[in-house]
Amino acid sequence: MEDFKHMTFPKNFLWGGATAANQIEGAYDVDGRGLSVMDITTAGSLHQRRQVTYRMPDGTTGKADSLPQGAEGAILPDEYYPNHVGIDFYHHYKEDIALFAQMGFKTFRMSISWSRIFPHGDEQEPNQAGLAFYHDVFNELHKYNIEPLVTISHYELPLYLEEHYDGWNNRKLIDFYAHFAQTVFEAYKDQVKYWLTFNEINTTIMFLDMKQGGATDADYQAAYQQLHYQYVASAKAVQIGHAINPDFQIGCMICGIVSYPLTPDPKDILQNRYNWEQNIFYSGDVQCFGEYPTYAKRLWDAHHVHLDITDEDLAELKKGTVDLYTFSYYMSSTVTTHTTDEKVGGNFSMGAKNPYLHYSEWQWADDPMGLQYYLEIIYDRYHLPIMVVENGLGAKDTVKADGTIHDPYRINYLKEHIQAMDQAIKDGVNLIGYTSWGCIDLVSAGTGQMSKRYGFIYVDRDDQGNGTLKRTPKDSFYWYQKVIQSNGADL
Ligand code: BGP
Repeated sequence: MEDFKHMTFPKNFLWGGATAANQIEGAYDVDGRGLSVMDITTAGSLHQRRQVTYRMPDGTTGKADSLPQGAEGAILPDEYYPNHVGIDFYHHYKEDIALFAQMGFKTFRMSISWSRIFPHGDEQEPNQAGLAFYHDVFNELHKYNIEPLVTISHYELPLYLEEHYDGWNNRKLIDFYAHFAQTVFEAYKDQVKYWLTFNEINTTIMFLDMKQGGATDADYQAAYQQLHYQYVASAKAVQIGHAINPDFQIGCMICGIVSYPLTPDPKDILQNRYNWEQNIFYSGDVQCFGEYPTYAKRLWDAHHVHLDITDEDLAELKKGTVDLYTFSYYMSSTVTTHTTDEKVGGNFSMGAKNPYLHYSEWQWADDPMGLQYYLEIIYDRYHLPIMVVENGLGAKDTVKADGTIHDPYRINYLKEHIQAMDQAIKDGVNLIGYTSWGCIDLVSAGTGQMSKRYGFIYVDRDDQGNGTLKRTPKDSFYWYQKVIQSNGADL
């Protein structure tokens, strides 16, 4: 009964921050790294991937992303590819990790760039220079007793696999991914304990509901098939990882957008439940329970989906269930079957406006209580340890004449969300860690902007690619230091 008496966060709670390779590293063409799909993903186009053709600055073309209006088919200037430089973590990691240590981080979430290890993705032999880079980063983290938390695939794969194999539409990707996972598990088995197989795996299906003009049955067919191959790949990785080091803790990672019914109309209540099933539970159920849920058939039938699923696949899913459940949390949304003028815009189309909530400049609903709600629903369903591996406020910061950055809005957002976690722990949820998103400013995934900032550490770089890349702690840096030092008591 000990768990129910927590007044504060558990001892050994993993406080830290989160990033992704393609949003921080830069150095996209050095030390043998191959191109990744994110290197040709233009600003603001992430969630509309594979919509139109693109052309690289060097003239090569392919199918991928939506481009800025009028630029389709053109050779784009470098500034359209914000990830080419990122914040140049590749050359600044020592300085950055020292700053994380100064804040008192217990953990640091990062991802491995697949094309740094396998430039094309289908090779047998890894690129040694790529492996060496992450060895160095993990060593640096351990110098300060910071536990790495590693996402194996964070929204990217080698461009070669996209162009020559049609990406995750191809079953062969399962084995390429499994080989990649095995390679990094073996290389870092003594340095890394916590692993996540795919970042926000459920967005493959969730983003379809937000697609402008609506998604077709063919879109759903493709998305469910890609997801199936990714679930099998994830399950294989879990088994491979446990065989290499039984102490590995390997998790799923879900985009946790809480949804509520807009009205008490039973149709809205049911629609909301369907939304949870399709967008949240489906991916968690397969990865945590090791089998497809009963409602899967309804989801597939709704879009006339027929999947390539073998008996061997189902056996893999059963054997490869995850050890922990992790998720991102930024906002909630509402669901209604009624027509309403009060729509949420922003860079996602997030259903109807919730009159009880405030929205950020990007129209993301600020809803700390939604985090408590989500944690309790999920823990009740899976009874697995949980980590919040992304949470934060994207905002435009102002640098004062004296060089300081005051960000009370960010402190306030994080504080309210930490209070929500505190409440969930008191209610019995086994929450083991919290890594706030973009602990150092980085390229925003959804917009491609640098100016949508999440960091405790300011990075001098603008949307046009100007700036010195100098790092400066914001007010929130000192606040978070205090939070960690007091183990969440002093907010
Ligand atoms: C999540 C992604 C991250 C991150 C974050 C913030 O969906 O896992 O990569 O970028 O959202 O989103 P954005 O960058 O669009 O503000």
